[in-house]
Amino acid sequence: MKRISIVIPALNEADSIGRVVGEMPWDRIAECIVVDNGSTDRTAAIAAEAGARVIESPRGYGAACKTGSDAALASSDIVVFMDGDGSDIIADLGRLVGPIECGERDFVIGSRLRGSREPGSMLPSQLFANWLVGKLIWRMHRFRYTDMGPFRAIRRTALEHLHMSEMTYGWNLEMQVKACQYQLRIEEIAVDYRKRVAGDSKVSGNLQASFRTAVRIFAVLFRTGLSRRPKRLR
Ligand SMILES: Nc1nc2c(ncn2[C@@H]2O[C@H](COP(=O)(O)OP(=O)(O)OP(=O)(O)O)[C@@H](O)[C@H]2O)c(=O)[nH]1
Ligand SMILES: [Mg+2]
Repeated sequence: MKRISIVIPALNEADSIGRVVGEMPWDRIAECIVVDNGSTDRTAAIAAEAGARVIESPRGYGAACKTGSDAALASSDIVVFMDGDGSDIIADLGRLVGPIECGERDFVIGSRLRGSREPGSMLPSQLFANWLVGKLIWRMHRFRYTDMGPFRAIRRTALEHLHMSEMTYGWNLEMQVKACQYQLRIEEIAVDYRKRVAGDSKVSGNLQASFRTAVRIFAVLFRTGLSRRPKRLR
């Protein structure tokens, strides 16, 4: 049964997207959706040649993730998000979706902090931000996350209940906080992580981008923290 849709936001990843899509375990998944928004290189064409369904979205990382998950096949009941730069390791897919497939979890997030990382794949500022956010979420919602990593799987019905609204790099964190608020059954597993295989960083690799991302993260924490009252899914 192929009930998994993989969603990959990709902006100017022409040097890596072909390899990422090419490594998909096609016998295991229903589709791979690459969401492009205004790449100025051949990202879209290369992704399509490699077998992905390519769609376009409004600007922003969260907007791309939302557009991609909204477009997932109606028959898919698990949505998996991963990056298009080759950093996430698709061999971890089975462990990521396993707890959802067997009905024990609604949301499984890959933690790069628990797994092994290629040296230099995460900056000290990212490690610190993940540690700090983990502490704050524990204080507010009593769930221990160690990472805001991009490689994650969520039951489709659960994702729809979260009514995701963050269109920027705060998307990942919004999902994690809302998963606590809506009392999803959450699990964090170790995943390995490597440096982007090619191309330029858009989120954390330079000071300006890191600052913008940090601002969005704290905006999400503030906004979601104001509504701490549990909203049960079931
Ligand atoms: N569609 C879309 N994709 C985006 C956007 N910004 C980033 N991405 C993609 O989101 C993923 C994460 O961005 P990265 O630049 O790898 O961020 P990062 O992992 O923090 O930075 P690195 O450590 O340099 O890899 C990549 O696949 C990007 O191509 C955007 O505005 N739109
Ligand atoms: Mg990356």
